[in-house]
Amino acid sequence: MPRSSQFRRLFNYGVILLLCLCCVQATRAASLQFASRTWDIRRSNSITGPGGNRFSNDSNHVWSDQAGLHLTIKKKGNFWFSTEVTLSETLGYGTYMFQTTSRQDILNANATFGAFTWDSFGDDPRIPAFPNREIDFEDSRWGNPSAPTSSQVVVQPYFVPGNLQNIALPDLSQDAALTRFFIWSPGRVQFFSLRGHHSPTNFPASAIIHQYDYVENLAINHIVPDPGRAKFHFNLWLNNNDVLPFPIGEQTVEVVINDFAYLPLAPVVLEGDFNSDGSVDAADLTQWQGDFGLNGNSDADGDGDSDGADLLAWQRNLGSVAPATAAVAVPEPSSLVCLLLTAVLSLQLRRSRALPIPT
Ligand SMILES: [Ca+2]
Ligand SMILES: [Ca+2]
Ligand SMILES: [Ca+2]
Repeated sequence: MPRSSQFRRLFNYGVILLLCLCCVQATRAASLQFASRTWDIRRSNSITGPGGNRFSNDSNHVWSDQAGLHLTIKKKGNFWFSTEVTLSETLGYGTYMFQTTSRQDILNANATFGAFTWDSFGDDPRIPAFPNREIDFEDSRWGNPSAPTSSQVVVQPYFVPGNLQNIALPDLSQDAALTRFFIWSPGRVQFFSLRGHHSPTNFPASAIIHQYDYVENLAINHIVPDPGRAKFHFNLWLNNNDVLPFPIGEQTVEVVINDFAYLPLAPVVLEGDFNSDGSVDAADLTQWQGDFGLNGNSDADGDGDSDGADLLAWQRNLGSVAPATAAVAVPEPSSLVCLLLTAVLSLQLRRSRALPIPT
């Protein structure tokens, strides 16, 4: 064979190989964009948790478009593949909201849709039985098509009484839109399931399908995990893959999440925390003394000045701490008494100097 023809053949093979590699790149992404955030796509060709599933990252199994994020349980070759995406960043305490447009009320009974936090480091020492900081919305009938409930919220571990609440989603045949969110703050998780698409900060009471306020209570083993390195996930999987390794009816299952949003916790405004360090204490009194009558830097009542009314607000809240700093900033009772005495003395002084009347 002439050298030039050998070269041409090699060149053609090279082009074909390159094209194949490009195709693989195009259909098997490691991540996708959804709701202006990057989500990592899970992939596993062998069975793995949850439920003993395989996970596909093929772009016709999991993708995002104008309608939102699409998750499927779909057959490829001999096997059914589930799908899962993980938000690429840790967001911490705050409101996690997602909305769906698929019929979650009639989701295939052998499928589970999850929207949840998960810390893959699994190092929460306060919840050794379930150290992955998992807080869930899960839509499922757990293999039983006639199960009366179709959804649940959970602060893991689910087996502690009160950690799991079952929800019966209403008939969504007229309008499939749902909004779910939880507000995760120190010692508390507030879950909301709403009919329709609403903002988590503004929705009519009539939209509420279910709400649950989970408050930490060590006496009954109710523990709210701290965020650690938890990330938010969406997944859709076969919950009974060992026994029934396909959706009931052997049809592709699809869930469409049209939006996701995260709102950080609103900063707690502590009246009297003049130096904005998260606690109302003697340091704020010192600041007030320096600002008194001069400027608005110790202004608790928002009228622009630092006067006796602001000192009264400080006195009312003396010893208060913002929740996020509660563990480290609570003053000792004895120092509280001292501070109160100082405050009273200050007020006496203020009166004797005939300072402006608080407004
Ligand atoms: Ca302070
Ligand atoms: Ca003021
Ligand atoms: Ca004033």
